[in-house]
Amino acid sequence: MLIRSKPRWALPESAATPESAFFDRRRILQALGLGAGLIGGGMVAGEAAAEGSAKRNEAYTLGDRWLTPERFAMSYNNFYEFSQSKTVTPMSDALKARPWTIKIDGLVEKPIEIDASDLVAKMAVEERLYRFRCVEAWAMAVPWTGFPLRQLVDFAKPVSGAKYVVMKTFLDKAVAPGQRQFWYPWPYTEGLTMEEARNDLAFMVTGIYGKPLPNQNGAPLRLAVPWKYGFKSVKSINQITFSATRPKTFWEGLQASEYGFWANVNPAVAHPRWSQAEERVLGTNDRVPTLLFNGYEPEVAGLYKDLQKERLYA
Ligand SMILES: Nc1nc2c(c(=O)[nH]1)N[C@H]1C(S)=C(S)[C@@H](COP(=O)(O)O)O[C@H]1N2
Ligand SMILES: [Mo]
Repeated sequence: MLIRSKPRWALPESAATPESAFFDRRRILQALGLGAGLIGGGMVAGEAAAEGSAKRNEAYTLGDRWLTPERFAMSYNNFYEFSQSKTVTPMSDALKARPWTIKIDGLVEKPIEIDASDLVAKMAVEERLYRFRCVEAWAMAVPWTGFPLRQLVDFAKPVSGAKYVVMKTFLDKAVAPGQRQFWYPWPYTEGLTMEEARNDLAFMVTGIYGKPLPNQNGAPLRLAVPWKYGFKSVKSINQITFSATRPKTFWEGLQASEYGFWANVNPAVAHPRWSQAEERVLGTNDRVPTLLFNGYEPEVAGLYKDLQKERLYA
């Protein structure tokens, strides 16, 4: 159980904003001693507006923490294409994220190029509340809009032999000044095993807080794999390749001793330069214990039972 500085029902100062509409309804009702049945599917104030066009999937709730107020999630970012600091705007405004062509290729029945909005139109979009844990030991919790990665995998029709899904960010030095730093292995590349990609939690993100994804959060399409360190959640994807071989990922290419392919969250396995036991709650000075698989152990631990020889937690 988390150590709390305030009781669960005491809204933090930062909740006095429109974003407070996004606090996890189920937990609030529980804290108030109300069962979900009592409200008979009715909405709490602001929720209808909060939903936008995507309905919240109530199977994905936070349970143990408040949502991060929107302004923190949208102004404290990692996006090395634009800056090495956490302030990515206004540099990221230079990205023209719509229209946006995505290439799906490699071991698929038929490689295609498709506009991101046409791709998203084929998917069942919903909203989920997810925890997010950066390897640097800060954490947030946000409502993502998007669709399960599994739907995209099915759409792509991988052929036998495809073992990994590799996702890359755009490459354009003219809009992304960070990409002129030649010692980084651009383009930003990430990947999952097919089994991970088909897990219910692996999510392709198109929006945040009921709004289209802003550039700094990875417009128009980014990954969210909440049981892994944040660097796995690649932003502004323009190529998805099905591969027989494990990709060399961006951070692995830069510093393999510190960042690996698996990168599953584990409080017991320290980064070579810092502890992973706790995390700072974004927008506060609160520190809370980090959870194994970022709290998603029941959903994902089974993916790794036959991989115990791998370096699963870095
Ligand atoms: N293309 C790209 N994707 C990226 C990164 C990046 O620098 N470039 N940073 C990663 C890291 S380290 C983190 S913590 C998250 C941050 O996502 P956020 O800014 O939406 O919180 O994006 C990940 N995806
Ligand atoms: Mo990160």
